[in-house]
Amino acid sequence: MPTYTSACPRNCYSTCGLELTVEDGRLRAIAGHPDCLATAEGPCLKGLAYVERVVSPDRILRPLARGEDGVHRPVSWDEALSQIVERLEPLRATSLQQSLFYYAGSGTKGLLNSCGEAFWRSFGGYTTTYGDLCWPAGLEATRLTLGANLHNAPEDLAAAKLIVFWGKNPAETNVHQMVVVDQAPRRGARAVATDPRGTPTAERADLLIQPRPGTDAALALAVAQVLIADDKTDRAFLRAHALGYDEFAARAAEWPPARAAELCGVPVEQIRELAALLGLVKPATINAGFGMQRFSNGGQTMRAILALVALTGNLGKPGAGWVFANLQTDVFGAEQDPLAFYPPAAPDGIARVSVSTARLGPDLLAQTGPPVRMAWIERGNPACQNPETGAVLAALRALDFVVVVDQFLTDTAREADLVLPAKTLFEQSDVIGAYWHGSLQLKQKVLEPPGEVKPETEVYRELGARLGLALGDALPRAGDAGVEAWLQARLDPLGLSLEQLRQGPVPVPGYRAVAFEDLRFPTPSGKIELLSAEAAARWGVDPLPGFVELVEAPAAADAGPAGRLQLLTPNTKDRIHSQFGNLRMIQALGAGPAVEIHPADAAARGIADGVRVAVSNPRGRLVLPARWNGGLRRGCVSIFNGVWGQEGGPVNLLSPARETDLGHGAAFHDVLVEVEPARD
Ligand SMILES: Nc1nc2c(c(=O)[nH]1)N[C@H]1C(S)=C(S)[C@@H](COP(=O)(O)OP(=O)(O)OC[C@H]3O[C@@H](n4cnc5c(=O)[nH]c(N)nc54)[C@H](O)[C@@H]3O)O[C@H]1N2
Ligand SMILES: Nc1nc2c(c(=O)[nH]1)N[C@H]1C(S)=C(S)[C@@H](COP(=O)(O)OP(=O)(O)OC[C@H]3O[C@@H](n4cnc5c(=O)[nH]c(N)nc54)[C@H](O)[C@@H]3O)O[C@H]1N2
Ligand SMILES: [Mo]
Repeated sequence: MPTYTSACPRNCYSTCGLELTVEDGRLRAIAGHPDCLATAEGPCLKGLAYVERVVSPDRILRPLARGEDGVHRPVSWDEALSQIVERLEPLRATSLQQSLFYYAGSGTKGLLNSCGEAFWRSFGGYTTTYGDLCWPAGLEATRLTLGANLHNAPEDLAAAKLIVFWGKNPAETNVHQMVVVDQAPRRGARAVATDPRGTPTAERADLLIQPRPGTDAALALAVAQVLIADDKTDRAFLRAHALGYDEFAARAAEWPPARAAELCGVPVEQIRELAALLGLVKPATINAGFGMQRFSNGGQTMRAILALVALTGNLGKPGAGWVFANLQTDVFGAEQDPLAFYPPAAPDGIARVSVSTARLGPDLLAQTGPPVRMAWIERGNPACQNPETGAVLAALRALDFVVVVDQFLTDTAREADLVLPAKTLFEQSDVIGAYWHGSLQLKQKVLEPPGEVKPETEVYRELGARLGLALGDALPRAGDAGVEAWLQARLDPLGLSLEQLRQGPVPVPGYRAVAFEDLRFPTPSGKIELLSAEAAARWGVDPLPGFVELVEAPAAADAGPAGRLQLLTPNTKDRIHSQFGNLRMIQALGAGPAVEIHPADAAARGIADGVRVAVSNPRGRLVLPARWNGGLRRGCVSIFNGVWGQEGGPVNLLSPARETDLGHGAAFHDVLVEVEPARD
């Protein structure tokens, strides 16, 4: 049976290279592409579940319009496009194009994603978002400190003698990384995890530190204090390559282990043990996850942890470094998925970039001159995944017309006046990068779109024709040949061809397996900036990393049996955010949504394992079964994110529309909730 090279475009570290077997227009098998070094073992369960996803009976195969009764019913493409044009034309005629809100989420990667913005630019105007739900506090902390977001090749982790997973749970979110971790004991390497939850990753670690959520900056500063006091820093490295060491040392001196231990709620011995490991075992890699930076203090926390990498000279060498995000494949400029999360300094008259993704609901409602009246939403599920669902729903419901492009009737699609069917990864070719490994990959078209599905590019072309827009080369010409020519034109400047990519993954030109090997850091000073004037000037934070208490920190009264708990909403193995949970394969194998709670916290509230509990705060309320988990830190509850409304979610009914300190991220985890047995 014929096989084809492809790649998984989900927003996930692994970005697996795939080999697809297709026969008679059906996807028969999915395997790992052997040339994608980082993921050669093959896809995860979600990847395998594509065989179901692509032919799921729940897939939307025709445009759907919502009737007066709120029910979505099929309409023809002609009718759907007419309805859209009918609403867009008056906006253009009255120069109110910015009343159109364009929202794109992270549902799929690919260069063709840029066609959305290109279309709305040629329409003459639109309003859109800045910031990002995912990683900007950490990206910005890293950029301010090291000058760029780069890290060593995934396989380089095998050279590390010490691996610290700081707020990262690769056993669920980056499963391919665990191959190296599983071999660590045989190589004599040690692993540490810091996570308020006892995760499957933590089970493989020699040391697990479980801080109170949001206090990691204090933990890191105390580790720094011990390293400095015990003379275990790399002084020659710091003298040559770091800016602000003396000031940083003075800051660390404010954090003797006993002070941090009390604040973080961890034993002093664990702080000393982590410091001892970092002081002695070289090379060490600190792999920071994304969960920990989703707090109001997330950026400053990341800067504090990053300082440990500098203090111990763990940069620019095999097995050493700071693994957060590797943006080496970001070589397509503005056409790549936008990583620019700052609002522009000055308006350009076309794109009004004025809605913070983290404050989507309140900001949408607050737009004036002109107010937002219509929304176009693609590749995103903001009614499920953006903070403060109540406000998001209120904002969407206040609009005159909402168009959602998706494969399934998600929480957001249910809010739409018009739902347009979306392609899957198998139904249009695209080129994708990664943020963990360094290869460019071709996600190849191997199936015709089913039913009346059209890729977004085709929809935009047809809309452009009806509106008489001059789209030029911004969009591909019709058909598969048009898409391939468009992609090849983007590869030309790199000296790469689609034919090469059709054979398998291609390392990005200039790829570096060891980041910062020349020890040149593209910061203003050319050094690692422990002290960052730019951090203070741009974000108004302390130029030194420091601990800042959360907005929703537990108060003394919360220590009691009825006290509020900190809510964590991490990722889970068998879903990518709000995707995959609706598939039978996943439902049959995975544990469904639940409120994980420590047995002692549960007992204090009269909550038996498995009973339904209400989780609430002034923003919202949801009811899910309780699941006792002795591995969770006391004082926390955890519900994985991505739960649909019909399953008892979304968890973001409870989270605040609040930005992180750096990068305009979303402080999902800075939230307190009450948990009690559900009486309804
Ligand atoms: N299976 C699967 N894989 C995924 C995804 C998915 O949804 N499912 N999503 C992808 C995407 S978009 C992303 S952003 C990444 C995220 O990948 P990760 O960063 O690994 O995922 P998270 O689950 O968000 O957070 C990691 C851990 O941080 C912990 N944590 C939370 N708060 C704190 C804290 O204050 N201190 C410390 N030390 N730890 C804390 C959480 O308990 C969690 O175990 O995963 C990617 N991969
Ligand atoms: N409480 C809480 N909330 C979170 C997080 C958290 O940790 N806690 N994590 C945040 C993070 S890290 C992220 S990245 C976001 C992710 O949130 P979103 O960016 O909204 O992404 P997804 O839920 O993965 O997918 C959104 C939709 O894209 C659709 N889609 C997939 N492929 C295509 C396509 O080709 N075309 C179109 N038109 N649609 C497609 C899917 O069917 C899905 O409905 O969630 C954030 N939300
Ligand atoms: Mo993410």
